[in-house]
Amino acid sequence: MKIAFFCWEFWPRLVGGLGTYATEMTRKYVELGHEVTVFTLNGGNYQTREFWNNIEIHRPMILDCSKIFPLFVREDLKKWGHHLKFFSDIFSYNYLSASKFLNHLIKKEGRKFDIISFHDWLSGFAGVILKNNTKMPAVFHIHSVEEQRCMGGGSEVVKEIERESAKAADKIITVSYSMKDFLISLGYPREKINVVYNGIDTEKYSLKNVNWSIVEDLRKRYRIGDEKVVLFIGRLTWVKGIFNLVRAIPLVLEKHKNVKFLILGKGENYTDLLHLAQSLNIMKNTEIRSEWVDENERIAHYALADVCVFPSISEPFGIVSLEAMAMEKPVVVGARGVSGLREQVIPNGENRCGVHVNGEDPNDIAWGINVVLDNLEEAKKWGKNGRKRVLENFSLEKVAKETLQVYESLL
Ligand code: NHF
Repeated sequence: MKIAFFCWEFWPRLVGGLGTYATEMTRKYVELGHEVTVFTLNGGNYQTREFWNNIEIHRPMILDCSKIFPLFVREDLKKWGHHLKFFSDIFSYNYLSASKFLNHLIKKEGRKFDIISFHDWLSGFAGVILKNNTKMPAVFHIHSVEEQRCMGGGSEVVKEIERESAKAADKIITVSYSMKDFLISLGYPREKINVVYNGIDTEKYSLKNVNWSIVEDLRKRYRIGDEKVVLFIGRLTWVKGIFNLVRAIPLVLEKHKNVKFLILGKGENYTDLLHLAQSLNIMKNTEIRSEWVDENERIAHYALADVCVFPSISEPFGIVSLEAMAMEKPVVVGARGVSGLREQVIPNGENRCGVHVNGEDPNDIAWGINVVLDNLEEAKKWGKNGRKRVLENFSLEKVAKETLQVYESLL
């Protein structure tokens, strides 16, 4: 198949799980013999057209429209203040990408494509515009929606773009059954929705692929001696449950004194999180590092950990927990509400890989971490079960093939 892939995040400009997903999946499609043309946000001085790992990437140069947008957009968007620039950048990326695809690649260069794959509202404009201007089949991938990201609040405009994208698309793919149920409860068309989980590269995320000298450097950097290490990796934003995680730290320390908490990630709540940790007087046992680290260093962080905790309040899928499981680590995950994590992690029985907690409750998070710290020998088996589960159910190959089947069903 010739796939046109619209996703605002893509290598090398990654923001979160979506960018990781897009980069890994498109590589897999190419490996399986398909042709992929990616359209992504430039957001800097990246090349406007390049080939990387046999993937053709287009990054149209956007122009700053932030002064003109407030003159005609709805009140809802005006409330975004300086963030309106983000909206206008996203719109420009979408419009220019749709135009490049249709006017240049198809009409001028005579190229043929089989399917349009577009991801979240951030590429929704392009998906809807192209559905209006071509007869091509299109699949809308929903990695998250405004009602779930903002837990009830959020922007009406974004919600409408999401719904319009769902309406325009021939099929929808979302990342967990929990998300599918949630979308149906919001009135999304049940018959269009398919579930395909995310996957990861299990060769890369493997204890066999650890650079142990980086692990040693990290031990020095964080001053870790014989302490047990509890690790969080992810965007530092409240919906990931990070404030409750920090509130849980003193409760864990009451029971287990010799523990170091590592929190790694970037996000708009970093400063507030740091202040909270300082006010709880836990900095001796806590490291909050707000920095983008490369993949090898991320893998080294997993290798360093005794337990990984992702206490999201709402999480469509949560790739980090797959990464931790592939690295044979027991995981403590937020399992309440919309939670793909709940579907990844088996919490009991022979195949147990970790603990389910309520990410809204610091007591419950502390309980979950303590369950692992109280049973560290047993938890090594949970880690091994986790890797086995990822290998069997969440390999890139499996996930790519399932996605491609949905695409093929439209041809
Ligand atoms: O893993 C990629 C990612 C998900 O739960 C994550 C999310 C955004 O919120 O599908 O998309």
